[in-house]
Amino acid sequence: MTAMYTLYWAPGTAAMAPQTVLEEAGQPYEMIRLDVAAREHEQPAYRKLNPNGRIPTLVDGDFVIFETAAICQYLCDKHPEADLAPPAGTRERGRFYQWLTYMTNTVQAGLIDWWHPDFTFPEPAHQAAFKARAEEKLMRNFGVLDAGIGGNRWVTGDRHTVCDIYLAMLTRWTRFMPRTAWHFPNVRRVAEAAAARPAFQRMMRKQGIAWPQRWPDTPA
Ligand SMILES: N[C@@H](CCC(=O)N[C@@H](CS)C(=O)NCC(=O)O)C(=O)O
Repeated sequence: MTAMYTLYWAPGTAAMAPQTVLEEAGQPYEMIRLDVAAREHEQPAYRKLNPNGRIPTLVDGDFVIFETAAICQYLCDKHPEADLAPPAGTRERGRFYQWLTYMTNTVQAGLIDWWHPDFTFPEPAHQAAFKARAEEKLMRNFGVLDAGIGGNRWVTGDRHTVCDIYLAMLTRWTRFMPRTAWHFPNVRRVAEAAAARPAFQRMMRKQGIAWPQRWPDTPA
């Protein structure tokens, strides 16, 4: 099959989510790796596609789209057969929007603060306090997600959606935090189930990344 999509990516970044959606949808795609160490994502050539200089970006013919959650929703709408979003107009779809928005505008943004305090405070003197505050907020955010999931099989209910893929990606980013997201039992259960799916596993293999065997601060 000829690749219809091109995904600009780097290992372990937010490209994980759209790539998993492409895998779930069984769509052919081409991957263009960005050299993060060389700051390739900040160069003018890439900024033409993504003016923020952030990863990922998806190209679909002559259509270019950035923002991970938007890319995922676009792919869900184009490939309804993948069944990764509840039907439009239902309460479950409302819940889906709620959690996907929360994960991207609050949790993902908090994780970027934690990983990159330098984006906000170039002066190292302020970074430790900023990171500590980001961590405190993230723990509250994962607590909100954990309570929201409650006894649901997946984030939004009985259906596996992009929200679960997003959650798995975000929890993986907490692996170096003093307290990981895996302290939250519902978050952990859903993230593990999402990461165990063949599409998520294929994505990790193609990116050359792994799911942590044991999270540093939690029992094996
Ligand atoms: N809101 C953006 C954020 C994307 C983002 O920050 N991606 C990270 C990788 S996970 C990045 O580009 N980092 C650039 C860097 O580390 O310099 C999105 O969801 O697409």
